[in-house]
Amino acid sequence: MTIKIYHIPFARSTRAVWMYHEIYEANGQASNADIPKLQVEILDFATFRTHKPKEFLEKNPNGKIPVLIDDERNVTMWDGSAIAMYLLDNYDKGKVSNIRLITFL
Ligand SMILES: N[C@@H](CCC(=O)N[C@@H](CS)C(=O)NCC(=O)O)C(=O)O
Repeated sequence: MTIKIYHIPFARSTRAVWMYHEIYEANGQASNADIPKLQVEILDFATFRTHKPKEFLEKNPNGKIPVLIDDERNVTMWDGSAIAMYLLDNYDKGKVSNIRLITFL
């Protein structure tokens, strides 16, 4: 099982990828087994505005990144802040969510 995030480096999708890593690192080895592995699907910055992959548009018809697909929970969602909150709600064990970090969202 994986969490897949469609991403373009330095774009807003960075928030979602960053939050995954915050949770993965902060919760330690014991709980790392509880969070599915991350698969980052990098899209091409140069062509993304004009040529969006069909497979991507099927996941998010409004054509924006980030998009998260969580196989384990059968969830597909978009919007960077919503994805960050989803990851906190479902995979953090209180290590990240109690830090002022979320005020950046
Ligand atoms: N409210 C959304 C905005 C997402 C957004 O605007 N993404 C931009 C990249 S930063 C995008 O996908 N632009 C491509 C396009 O509009 O064709 C979020 O924060 O996730």
